Amino acid sequence: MYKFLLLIGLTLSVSGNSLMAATIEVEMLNRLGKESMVYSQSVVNVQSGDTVKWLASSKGHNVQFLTTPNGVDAFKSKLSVDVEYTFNVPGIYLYQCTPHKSMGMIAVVVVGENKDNIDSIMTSRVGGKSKKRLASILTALNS
Ligand SMILES: [Cu+2]
Repeated sequence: MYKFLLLIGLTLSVSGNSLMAATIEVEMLNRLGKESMVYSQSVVNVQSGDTVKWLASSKGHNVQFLTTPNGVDAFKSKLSVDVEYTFNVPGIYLYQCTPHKSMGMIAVVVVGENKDNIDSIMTSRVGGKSKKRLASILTALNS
């Protein structure tokens, strides 16, 4: 009887999760207001199981994970195509656009409001204009 109830509970939680899983869209852009080479959102908060879909609204951009929670495999998309990724491991994911990594084209996804790996995000090596963007991302994460 106990096993049976456990099975029902598992089934409910799995289906409940997939019913509520969301897809959040982020645009890859040449220009947004006064900024060039940017993702439309620098900080996106999602829950485990949610998907982020990056839209190739402008050509020549991609998504490459730079710093992730432990145990997450490397991820790098092709240039100029829509790409999506489902986030299952809680924590902060810092990613960059490979061609524009020194032009400030970096952003983060925070999964499950978990910021346990913030130290590794703070010490991530980024160059050029991305240093300033990382500082403003960290300010947003800490507020
Ligand atoms: Cu880019």
